[in-house]
Amino acid sequence: MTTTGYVFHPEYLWHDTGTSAGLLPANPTAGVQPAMHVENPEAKRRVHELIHACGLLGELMIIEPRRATVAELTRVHTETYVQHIKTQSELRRGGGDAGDGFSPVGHGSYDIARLAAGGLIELVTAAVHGDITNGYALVRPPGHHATADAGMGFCLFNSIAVAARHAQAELGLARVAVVDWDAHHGNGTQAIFDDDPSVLTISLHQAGCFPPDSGWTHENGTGDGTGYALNVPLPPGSGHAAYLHAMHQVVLPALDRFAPDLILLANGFDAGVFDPLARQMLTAASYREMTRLLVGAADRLCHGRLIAAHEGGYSPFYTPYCALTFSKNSPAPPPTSPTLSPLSSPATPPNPSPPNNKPSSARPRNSCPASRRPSRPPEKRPHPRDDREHEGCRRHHRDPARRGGWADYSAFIHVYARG
Ligand code: 3YP
Ligand code: ZN
Repeated sequence: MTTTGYVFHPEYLWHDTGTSAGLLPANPTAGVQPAMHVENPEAKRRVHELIHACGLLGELMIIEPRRATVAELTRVHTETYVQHIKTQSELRRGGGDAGDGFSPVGHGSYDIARLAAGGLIELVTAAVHGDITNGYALVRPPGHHATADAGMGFCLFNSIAVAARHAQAELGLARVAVVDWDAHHGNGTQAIFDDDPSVLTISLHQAGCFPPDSGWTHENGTGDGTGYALNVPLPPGSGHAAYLHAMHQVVLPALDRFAPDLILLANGFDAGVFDPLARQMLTAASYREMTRLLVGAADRLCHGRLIAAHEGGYSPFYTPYCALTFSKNSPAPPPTSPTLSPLSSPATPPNPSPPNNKPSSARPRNSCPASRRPSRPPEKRPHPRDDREHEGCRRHHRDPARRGGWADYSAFIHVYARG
């Protein structure tokens, strides 16, 4: 019998990241209109609401978070850094930052970040005590970029690192594995455990996305920790099949060899197909299958102890469907419905386009001087949709095993809501 623990607290939604303009600071004077910061409460609020609306809340064991103490935080972070976040958090008008200009510290965020780290501690403790098998912490702020002495990439305290150290120091666990499939490199976690062979870190991410020059395959740990950091940088657009391949070829064999006592998961949903901050094209079905594989590894290796911390995931519409996978009754994938998918083109288009041989005079006039290039002879090639050349590509993209059924979330909610 599997029991899944769940940590959530309204205060997580009160972490106030203010306004910005995408990755730019808002600057009305310069014509840069303020918008909600991308790391705002909405996506995570909707995850919680979907869990509730689907009736999953009753299946989960609610674990109450508490605030991590300074002593627990300083197993990972320097005293100076913890104090810095406290000071920034005391600024009354907001505007605080953890270090890189990308990591807002709202008023009171010190306590909220401690509640996030403490939530992870409580989940890990419940798993080791046998109250739960695995668990999911729906926390803000995120943590995986935060190093010992610097916040970055929206992260204040590295909650997963704090929980890993707590498991070793207080709960008697020897080896902890951290799997990080957030679309961005888990550089903070890697740096914190870089020279430590008792913590294996594995990060799957979009190559060179964030931090910009970080997470390459040659980063494998240092000193005694050499070989205990693994990186799988994947090109933009990698998608379902590439991630599943990496899981089977790298993550699962490494976990089997390392034989952890606990697996922690930096569960970022920003590798999802609709995410604004990465291009990894994963679907709810991808997350479900990857989660299933990790649950299997944890069952095999460490009494099922798999504890996930929510990291990125910025599509308020899609993130909740990706996050639903962490349920004890994760059902088989729903049947894929290609007709639901805006991306899947029918095998034969109903109205094949005419060959692209219109004379250039038929195109709309463009008065921009930059567009007045010497006219090229019209292309003779048939339009790709007219020939059979791309049938293989179309079949490839319709293949549910590759596509992951990304548009199926209407079927998905049906499966959850009605059993
Ligand atoms: C931080 C600033 C630019 C990209 C952004 C990434 C944050 C994130 O989701 N990290 O996992
Ligand atoms: Zn991310």
